Order: sequence, then structure tokens, then C-alpha cells
Amino acid sequence: MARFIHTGDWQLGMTRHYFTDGAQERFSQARFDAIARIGELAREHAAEFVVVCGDVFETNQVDRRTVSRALDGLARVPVPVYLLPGNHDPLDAGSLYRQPTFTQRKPSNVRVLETSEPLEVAPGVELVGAPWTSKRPLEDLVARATRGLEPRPGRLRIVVAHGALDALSPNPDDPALIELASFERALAERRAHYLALGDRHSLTSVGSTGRVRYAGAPEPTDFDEVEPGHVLLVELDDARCQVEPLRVATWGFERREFRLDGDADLDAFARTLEDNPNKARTVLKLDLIGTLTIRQKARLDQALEDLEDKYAAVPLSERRTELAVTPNDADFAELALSGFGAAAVARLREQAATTDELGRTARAALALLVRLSERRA
Ligand SMILES: [Mn+2]
Repeated sequence: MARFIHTGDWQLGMTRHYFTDGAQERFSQARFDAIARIGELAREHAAEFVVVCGDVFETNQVDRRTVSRALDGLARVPVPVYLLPGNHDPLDAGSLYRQPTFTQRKPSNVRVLETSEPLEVAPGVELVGAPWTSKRPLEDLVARATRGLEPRPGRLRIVVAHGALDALSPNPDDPALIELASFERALAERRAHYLALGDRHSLTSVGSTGRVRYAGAPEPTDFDEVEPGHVLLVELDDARCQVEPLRVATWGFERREFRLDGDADLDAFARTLEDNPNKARTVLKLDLIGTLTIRQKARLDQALEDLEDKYAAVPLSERRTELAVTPNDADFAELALSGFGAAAVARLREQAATTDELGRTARAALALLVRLSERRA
């Protein structure tokens, strides 16, 4: 029997353009902390080893500090860890796995799967790696890694790979697609017993065998991921494959839609988003629809500014502009402007009534004016 942790897509060193410096540092740190948590889970669940199925690092160009901190974290994992080069960190001429920072500081419990030569990692248990040696492989690396394998009774084989399965990919012309049927034949013939995959950041079981899986990213990286934030605890023998997802993530990517048609909606909006106890580690994308007056839009802008201060980031949604803003008289009653100020508001209101870019700019200017005047009051 084999009992191990299957993970991948750590993406150490990943950056996001919408982060402020502080949020970026928290995001980076969370990925190092995940290594420590995976080590604790390995101990707690008596896993014999950990396989990391590619994209351990975001690129081969991550800075020295990222490599050093990763290796420091890996040294503390109480079991052997096997790293597979993926499409983000391929084993090419410039690979970080071949640079002195990595080779000289690599702890003894860490090994890079550089070839598909079966590697015995426990009595009767072999790993078969399918490493990426370039960013654009021209064949199915899993088929290549398993082609020459013969069934050996009493021996379990875990294939460690990275990439898209043909059953899930929208791009049938990609020569590197992993053919599910071909691996299922290897399973049926007992040439291999499990396919540990990375690349897809969503927790996914593919086909009906339960032996072909993506663990997903242990810390999420984007909005379109389904159930990211886990590693898989796999218990495997010839007759049985039991897999349990174990939660790791501390971050979240949330996409939320709100309909805003007045002050009551704005109250509920602010209350709901204020409620999240994990704001500093949540990236929030808002889809806002509805119709607000200028004064209400000013309230919304104030609320958004407040959210941007508290959340990790609130990147702009493409749909945020579906919010309609319509000036009404009450918006300006309290401005108490005269002379030049009153004339400017009158002109902006005229322009705000148009639907073009000028209208949008005029409405934004009026909202800002209302907001500033309220702040002064
Ligand atoms: Mn990845």
C-alpha cells in the first residue's frame, strides 16, 4: 500500500498586478506558509512522501530569495518531497532546478523528478515522472513516460505529471494533450496505478476510475478556480484508491454580484462585505448593476474606497460599468453653490444627460463633487 500527499501548482513567487505592496507580500508569504501546513498534514496523516506535480515555482526567473525560502520550508517537511518541473518551471537550459541557488541549498529530503526512470520511493512503490523539459512539449508526456512500463505484481506505480487532459481541454490541436484513454489502458493493464496531475488549479477527478486526479492549487490564484485550496491524501493499493481532500488555503478569490437601486441596497451591500472576517486575504471582484442617483453613487464610491483599504484587492470588474447613474434635483439641493460653482454644476448636469463618454465623465465629476461637499460638511 502507498499513502502519500498529492499536490501541485504552488506557483511560488506569483505576483498579481492589482496588489499593493502589502497585499503582494501577504500573498507571497501564504504560499510559503502552505509548505509548512502540507508538512504538518503529512505528519498528522502519516503520509510517506509528497509529490508536487509541476509549477512549484511561478517561473524559472523567480528571485533568489523565493528559491531559498522555498527550500527552507521544504527542509522542514518531515517526509521526502518529489518536485516535478511543469510548464511554468520547465527543466530547460535556464531551469532554476539547475542553478546553484537551488542545487547548493536543496535539502536532502527533496528530489527533482528529472526523468521518467521509475524511482522506488518506498518498498514496492515507484514514482514515474513526466517532467516538462521545455515550455512547449510536442507530445503526450504521460504516454511517453508509461509506454515502456511492464506490469510488475506487487509493485505500485504513481505517475507524476503536469498538463491538460484531452477529456477536459478545449484545444484539440495541442500536441502535448494527455490522452485519458491511453492512461486508462495503463491502469487496466496494471502498468500504472495512479496519475497525479498538476496544471488545473481546480480540484478535479477525471474519468470513472478515481485514479486520475488534479489536486488543484493549495492556495488559490484566480477567480475561475473550482474548489482550490486543498491537497489530496491518497491511499492506494492494487484493488483500492481512497482519496481525501485536505484543506490548506488561507486566501480566497470571491466574485459577487449586487443589484443597487437605492440607499437600502447600499446599506446591505456595505454590511455584507463588511462581514467577511478574512478581508486581508480576500480578492474581491464586484459586479454591480442597478440605478443610483449621484448622491448614492458618491456613497458607493466612498464604500468602495473603504473596501479597497480593507480587502487584499478589489480589482475592477468589466461589468461594474453596468451601473446607471441618474442625477436628480435632490442630489444638488444641499450643495448651496452660487456663482461660478452653480454654473459649473448646471453645465455638468447638461452633459451628464448624454450617453456618451462625456456624459460618463460628467456623472463621475458630479459624484465626486457631492462626495467632497459631504466630507467637508
Ligand atoms: Mn499551474
